[in-house]
Amino acid sequence: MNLDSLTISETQNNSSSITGKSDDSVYWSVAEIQSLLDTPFNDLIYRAQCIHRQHHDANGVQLSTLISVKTGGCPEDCGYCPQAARYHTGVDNQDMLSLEEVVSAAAAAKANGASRFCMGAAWRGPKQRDMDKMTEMVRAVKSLGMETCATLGLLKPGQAQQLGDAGLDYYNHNLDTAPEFYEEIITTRQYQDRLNTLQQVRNAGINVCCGGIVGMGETRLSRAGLIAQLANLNPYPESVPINHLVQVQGTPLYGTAALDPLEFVRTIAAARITMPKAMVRLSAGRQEMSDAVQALCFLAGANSIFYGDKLLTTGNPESDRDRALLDKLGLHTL
Ligand code: SAM
Ligand code: DTB
Ligand code: SF4
Repeated sequence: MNLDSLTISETQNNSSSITGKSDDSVYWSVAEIQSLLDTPFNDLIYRAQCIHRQHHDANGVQLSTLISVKTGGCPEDCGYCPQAARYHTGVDNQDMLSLEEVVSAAAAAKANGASRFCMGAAWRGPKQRDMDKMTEMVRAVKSLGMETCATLGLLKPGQAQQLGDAGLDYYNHNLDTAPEFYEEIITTRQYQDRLNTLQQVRNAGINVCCGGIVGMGETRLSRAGLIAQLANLNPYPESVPINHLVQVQGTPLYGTAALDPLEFVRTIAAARITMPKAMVRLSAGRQEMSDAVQALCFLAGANSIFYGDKLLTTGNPESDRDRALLDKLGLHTL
């Protein structure tokens, strides 16, 4: 793959076996990933767990706390998103938070046990005056000794470097779904726009945090297509958030038929198998998930969760419930 510009990965098959793919830059066809997803559940989870143990602390989970630094009023049309101005979801718009508000939230998250702090903004992309404030925030959160992540939308040339210079460890920008399903979900930005932003993040030496959303009415083939796109980025992302759609009234995707939770677990397993060294993050949607399903996600190779009572605008399990879950499973924090 051309390292200078990422393009949508092709979907042709190749001859390598789906077993024994240990090389980091190996190509995964959609068909191979679909056959992984089709594997008997026990075999799939066993394989994912073996790979997980080769590369990660088997009982470690990283706690990451999210903050919305600018909420609502977004011009984009992402069909899942409560923050798009065009949908009537009851989200209150909120201008950019002050540096003090963000730093005190980060300090509280750290005191509560989080090691990572992710700042999200409801923008198509940041303007220069936003960048001045964002870089201050990144610098301040980093100086608390936390891992920093930001998700601000599409980046223009030079912006990734500014964030990197301020100490940003990861930039989150999701591909969200497979290319062929994408235009049913978002029309105001193209798949290639997202790949271009990811390339700028790479070029600036910032770790890539890139994943997607499951449960948007996609087929298993489209879930395979999303994982293939992620796994075929060269190199694959260091961090892969797998979100379960949080259905919000007023968004076009509200009322989508519920996905069998075991399909979500299978998707986590496929991410772990195809991206062995990545942090695989069990992201949005945990509030609606039983402890048993979450335990299966950890078994399938997830090793990070969002921690704190809120995601950006929607709910997340209470910290007490999460601590009880980690205790029950004998998991420790990273
Ligand atoms: N505005 C920026 C952007 O879209 O790149 C950053 C913030 S945006 C809220 C970050 C990601 O959150 C989206 O790409 C999507 O994957 C996820 N997300 C948003 N709404 C969601 C929902 N209702 N359920 C699950 N994931 C969601
Ligand atoms: C990601 O992949 N999931 C997080 C984070 N990156 C920014 C966001 C989830 C948002 C869920 C909907 C909300 O709370 O607004
Ligand atoms: Fe805006 Fe991001 Fe929501 Fe899309 S996902 S509508 S870009 S805030």
